[in-house]
Amino acid sequence: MLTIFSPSHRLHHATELKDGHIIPCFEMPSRADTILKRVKDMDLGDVLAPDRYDVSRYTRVHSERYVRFLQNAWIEWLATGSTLDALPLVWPVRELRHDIEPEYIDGKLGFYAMDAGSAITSGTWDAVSASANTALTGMSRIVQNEKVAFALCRPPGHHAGAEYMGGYCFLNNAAIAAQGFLDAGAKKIAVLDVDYHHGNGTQGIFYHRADAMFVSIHGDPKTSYPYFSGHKDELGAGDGYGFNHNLPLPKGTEWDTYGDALDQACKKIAQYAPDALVISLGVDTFKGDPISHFLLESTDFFKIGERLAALNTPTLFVMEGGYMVDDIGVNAVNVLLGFEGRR
Ligand code: Q9C
Ligand code: ZN
Repeated sequence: MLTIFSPSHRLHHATELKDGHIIPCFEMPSRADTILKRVKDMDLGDVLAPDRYDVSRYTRVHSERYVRFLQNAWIEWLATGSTLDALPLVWPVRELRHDIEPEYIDGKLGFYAMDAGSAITSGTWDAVSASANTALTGMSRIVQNEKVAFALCRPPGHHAGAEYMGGYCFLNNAAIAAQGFLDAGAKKIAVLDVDYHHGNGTQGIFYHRADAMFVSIHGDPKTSYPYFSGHKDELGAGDGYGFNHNLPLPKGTEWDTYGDALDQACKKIAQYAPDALVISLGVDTFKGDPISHFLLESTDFFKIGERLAALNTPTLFVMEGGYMVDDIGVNAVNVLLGFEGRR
């Protein structure tokens, strides 16, 4: 299968706050480089650079003012005299005002963020736009009759909503690609999210729509990030009612339970019969992941790929999370090898 990859991902290397210390972000450049090396070592197929796309492709799923914020945030941050990572420190929770965009960058950062884990740095825009273009290029190849493609996106995207960043995500690569399929003529598209964390951003973007089904298997939000979405009773709204399905699983989940949930998710998707399928591929479900709590083994990732292949639908894999850097290449590529019937 084709892989799409851009070295521009390295322009985003940020820090995060953990236990009162500023540390290098778990979402680090070596993640994507390790996956690319494994793609090459296993001869998965050709590796292409992404094409360029206009920001109007991103504003099909994000608001214009949010995309403008992402483009300008670093310059506005520098203008305050700050030179280190830009992080929000104040958020418009509950009864506070959500309708007026602050003029000052400190306010904007909180206005457009769900957490303090997604720092903006000098290279963030170039990296996140290349990441979105990576997903769009994979989509476009599938529209041109490729059966499957792997968008080796970094930074990831599934926590980014129509108008916010969070969880190391800025532009929602999977949603941008899914919308791209619809804009290219698909009538129905499904996104299946197998990252450990609920894909709150993707869910929010398509929540009111019947032309995009979102299905997610993830750590129960009662005990896992992002805490405020991903419950079973989130079924969509309005025209979108019945086209959103969450399968939260407890900490400590192993393959048997996971495989059952994957089977249920695939049955929902088969019923829907989408024209194409986007997989938000996180491998932070691995037993060794430093920030997640499922117990999948490296060999289990083959089985995920095999089950997805049985849907017999044009499929775009979009890389999301996975933080056990030593194993991330093996685990991600095992899904893809499983999909191709190689193991
Ligand atoms: N100490 C993705 O997998 N931080 N994002 C959790 C860690 C946020 C994960 C706390 C995790 C976001 C794409
Ligand atoms: Zn994750």
